[in-house]
Amino acid sequence: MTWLDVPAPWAMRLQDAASPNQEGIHELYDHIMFYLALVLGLVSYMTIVIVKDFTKNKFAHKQLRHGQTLEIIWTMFPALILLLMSFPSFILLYLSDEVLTPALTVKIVGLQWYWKYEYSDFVNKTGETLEYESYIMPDDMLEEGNTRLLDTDTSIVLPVDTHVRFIVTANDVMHSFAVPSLGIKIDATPGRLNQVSTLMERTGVFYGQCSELCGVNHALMPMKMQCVTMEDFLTYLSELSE
Ligand SMILES: [Cu+2]
Repeated sequence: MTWLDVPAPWAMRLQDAASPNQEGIHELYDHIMFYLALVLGLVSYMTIVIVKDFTKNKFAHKQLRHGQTLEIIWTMFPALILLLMSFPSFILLYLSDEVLTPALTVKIVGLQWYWKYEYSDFVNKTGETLEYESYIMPDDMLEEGNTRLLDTDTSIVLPVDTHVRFIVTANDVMHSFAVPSLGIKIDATPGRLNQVSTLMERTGVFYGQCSELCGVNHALMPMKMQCVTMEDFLTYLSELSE
């Protein structure tokens, strides 16, 4: 099967999940959609029936303008539906905030209009932190298989099945670091370190776009994330530290 890891033409639902958090978001989406369909079905059925037989309205009832029982029902029922939607939502919200002992930390800095990635756990041969910048691939440099407005010259390379923590900040104005396949979206704010963690469950290439309006080239600072095996990741790191 092919995973939907990039925005595709006519794709109307969420991208395929690559992390437990995004799986949770899918579940919540389906859960809320169920109640949405229920309410929409009931309301549109009643509206159509009333409009169609307006001369002999079968919903007309002497208690409709004042009825204790009826009013209790139509107050409690929506309240119950809201409760049933809010509980799983809050559980997911607080779970996704949790940062469990990470095996790896990557610092992500948003700048006008590119991203900088720092592997602060590692140093190169001269003792400096491994860091590099990532710019969008211009249209005239795109190669076969590249995605316009999403591919970058360098990408964040990360190991599969590893708890990774991102420390996100910005250098000039607010940006937002977002990767839909991982269910991540976190503000990059100057003077502030935000953290979020993820666990990638499969190898692949995941894309994201800056999600906080940050200036004229806001649309031209995508992020490309490559999830590879641990061996490949270590090879990548050693090449980077040359
Ligand atoms: Cu930005």
